[in-house]
Amino acid sequence: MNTELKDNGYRILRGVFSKEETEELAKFSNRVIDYATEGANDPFGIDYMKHRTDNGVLYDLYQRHPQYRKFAESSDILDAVAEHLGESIYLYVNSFLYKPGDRDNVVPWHQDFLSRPDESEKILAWISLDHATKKNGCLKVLPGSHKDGFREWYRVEGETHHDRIRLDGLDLDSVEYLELEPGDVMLFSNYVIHGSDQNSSDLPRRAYRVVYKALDTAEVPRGGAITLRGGTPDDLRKIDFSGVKCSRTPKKRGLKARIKGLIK
Ligand SMILES: O=C(O)CCC(=O)C(=O)O
Repeated sequence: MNTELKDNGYRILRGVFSKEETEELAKFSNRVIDYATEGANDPFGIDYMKHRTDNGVLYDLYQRHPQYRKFAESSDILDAVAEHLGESIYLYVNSFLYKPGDRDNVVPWHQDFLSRPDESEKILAWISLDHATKKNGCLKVLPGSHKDGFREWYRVEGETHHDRIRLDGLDLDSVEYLELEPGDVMLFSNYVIHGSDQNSSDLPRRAYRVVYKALDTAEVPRGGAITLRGGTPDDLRKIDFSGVKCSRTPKKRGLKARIKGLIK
């Protein structure tokens, strides 16, 4: 069993996807970016598929375009994630991240899902579609920083990467820049401190980001959960439903009650 995720908070899987596969997804993604930039007329509604083309983020590609599915469902990725999270895993969030060269696109140091401290750990797969280098803004991490859990944080409203951590006491010199080839995958814990610099090259830097979570609690992510492995009734019985926040349940009950009233 590989212990890099546990020990360092991240792990690189090299050559998971071929050059052809990544080129194809990169090309398709450019069409999606163009479409979203034109105004993102979204069949599923703005809450579900909100886009932030201004900051180079598109959400919910898996649900929207089948082209992304084989990437999110890769057995190489799921096997590595399962070593860490166990065999019952769901797709929690997915997004496409690109760094348009013509605007400020630094991603400040942060940890992911800071505003959801009660949820269990997530593992992220950052699937590189380009040569991600220091010059075009590859991911950078502070190795081992996941071990202390969430730091104090604050929010800058209006920004996509709005949640930021306080940096006091951090050894920023321990930074590792994770240069990747197209088709390489960086796996990391949502607790690891990470970010990326400005794209100061003419080259694109595109990545498909998939967030996996163990099916150990019943937290509903944006757009609803998609189980990728497991999820049998036995798995469901193990879930702790005590903290479930699902706005639809009371409404449904209300509707049923109203229907009953009408029938009477
Ligand atoms: O792609 C980037 O530059 C940043 C990605 C990131 O911070 C994340 O996936 O949480």
